[in-house]
Amino acid sequence: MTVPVRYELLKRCSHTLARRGVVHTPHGSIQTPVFMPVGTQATVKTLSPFELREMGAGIILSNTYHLHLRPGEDLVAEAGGLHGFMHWDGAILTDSGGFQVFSLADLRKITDEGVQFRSHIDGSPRFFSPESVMAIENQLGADIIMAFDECPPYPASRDYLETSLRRTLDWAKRCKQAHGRPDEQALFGIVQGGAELDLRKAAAEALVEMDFPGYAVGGLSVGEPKPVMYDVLAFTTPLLPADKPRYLMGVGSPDDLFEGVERGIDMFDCVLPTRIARNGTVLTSRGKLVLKNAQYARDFSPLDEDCSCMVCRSFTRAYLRHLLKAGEVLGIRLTSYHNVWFLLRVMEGIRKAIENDQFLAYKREFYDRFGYNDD
Ligand code: PRF
Ligand code: ZN
Repeated sequence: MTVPVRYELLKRCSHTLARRGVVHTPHGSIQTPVFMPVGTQATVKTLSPFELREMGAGIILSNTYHLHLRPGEDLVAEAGGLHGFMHWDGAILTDSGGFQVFSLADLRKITDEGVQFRSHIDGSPRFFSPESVMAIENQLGADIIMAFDECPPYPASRDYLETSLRRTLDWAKRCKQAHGRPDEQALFGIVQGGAELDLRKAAAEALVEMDFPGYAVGGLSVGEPKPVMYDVLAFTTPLLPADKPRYLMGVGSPDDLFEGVERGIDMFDCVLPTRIARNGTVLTSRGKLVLKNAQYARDFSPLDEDCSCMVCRSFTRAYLRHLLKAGEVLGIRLTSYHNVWFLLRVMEGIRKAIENDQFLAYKREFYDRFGYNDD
């Protein structure tokens, strides 16, 4: 059997768990650590695939839950899968719905068999099981597909976390069995267990035993304090095989990228850059900037002096502020473009720094300029 996704380790940081590698996929080799822009509805909101390519994005994320509800996996398959449908020839990862069904759907009922819920679009009754989710992800055709899991809320009782984890591990096994295209799509297992370290350990060991081509850490950034997330990560990543990629799900603020990489994470995704862009917040090397503030009305400088993106080379804060205030769609397109570019360049900087064994120095420099307090 050919392996669709393979991790190549290039270099380790000598002071932290940070590592520089490559994830080889059927749609290109991804330099890691990597930030994956989120394209929930088969589009990274406001950005075209041509723009994503020109920004240097190699892999994007999409969502089983949303695409199943609309337009449906049959239609996507008929269009040649997600790659053909959205005209993106880079790599794609689909999340399983194991998070969205718990955060978006109505009237959920979870059993060992699966999750009964109502569509948040039209209220129609639906059922997701490990088997049905694998069938959907197989039809969508992403390079990396995620196991169907339960992402428990924070905080959750010990009792609930145990029940939930038992189910998630059972579902992981069923996903592996139901996966119909194992030599074209890599199925990643997801470590859950909340903030209970012994449960995280049991989860990691059980999944490693099942032998997935990659592993995700889920159930974090769900409301717990950041130090809790960092401790769980520092504990969990060393339990995962060094020759497989490690993905931290739904995490991507600049500080979390550095802290995740420092603890051995290779892949991240987050709606943050595109979401905050749509309410007029931009990331800059000197911190966040809320464009609608009056202080930028006559500010004819670029969003970020240190950014060389198309937006920063061409437009002023005053103009972008005007577009946003006037509700012009170009405004949110341009802020989205800059924010995604910004996080891709942060990751590029991190990769370079690891290559030169300067990760911690680069982190300190970034934190100083951005205004984070490093400890
Ligand atoms: N599971 C899945 N997707 C996710 C998460 C998870 O735990 C998270 C948690 N941060 C984001 N996206 N399947
Ligand atoms: Zn820019």
